Amino acid sequence: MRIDIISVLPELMESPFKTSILKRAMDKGIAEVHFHQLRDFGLGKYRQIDDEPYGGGAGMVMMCEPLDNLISKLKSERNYDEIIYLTPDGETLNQKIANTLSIKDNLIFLCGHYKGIDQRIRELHITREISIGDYVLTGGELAACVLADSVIRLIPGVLNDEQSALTDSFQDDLLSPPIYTRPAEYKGLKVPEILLSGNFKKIEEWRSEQALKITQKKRPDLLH
Ligand code: 6GU
Repeated sequence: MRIDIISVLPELMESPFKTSILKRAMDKGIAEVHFHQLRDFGLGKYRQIDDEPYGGGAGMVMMCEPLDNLISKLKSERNYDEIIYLTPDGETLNQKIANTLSIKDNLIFLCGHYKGIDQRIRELHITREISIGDYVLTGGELAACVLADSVIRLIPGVLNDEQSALTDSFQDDLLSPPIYTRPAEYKGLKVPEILLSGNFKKIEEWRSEQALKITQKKRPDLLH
């Protein structure tokens, strides 16, 4: 998978892809992330990329021309499956969206800034708009990292133990059951007997029960 990320602050997104599991995905060639500085496509001596909104109002708007030039250049180089605009008014990211995107080959993530992008860029290029939740960030960069992480970790070969993506919270619209490691007793708190029993059928039953119970308690909205 290749992800091209368009931003005025690409440096904000470097470390997540240089660390741990995402780094390993990059090193193995399973995923590649390319950053594009929108400012390089800015207009004039000052490399302008934003301007005041027509009709007035607070905040600046990301202009058509730099975005159109950069996106058109990328599109001339390969076919993109989706061109995603990270914006608080997009559809809220969930595991289903991450699953869908994890089987794509080429994605563009456009990070919004200021008041957002000129509507015509949405009409010309954007195929999908995604938010990471109902709160406002200073820009789309951290959201782009969250989206990329949620997607890249699902690509086969990225996680060591393929099972671990399949047993994630949310993968079946259920939260994960409690987990324990050694010691069997800590500060008087005991690991549930069943987990020490070696009876894997019973253990799986217990985990399913617990997952259901915890979901009922913490996130009843997930159970349709
Ligand atoms: Cl994608 N962008 C911004 N600026 N804020 C957000 C968001 C995106 N998702 C949630 N809040």
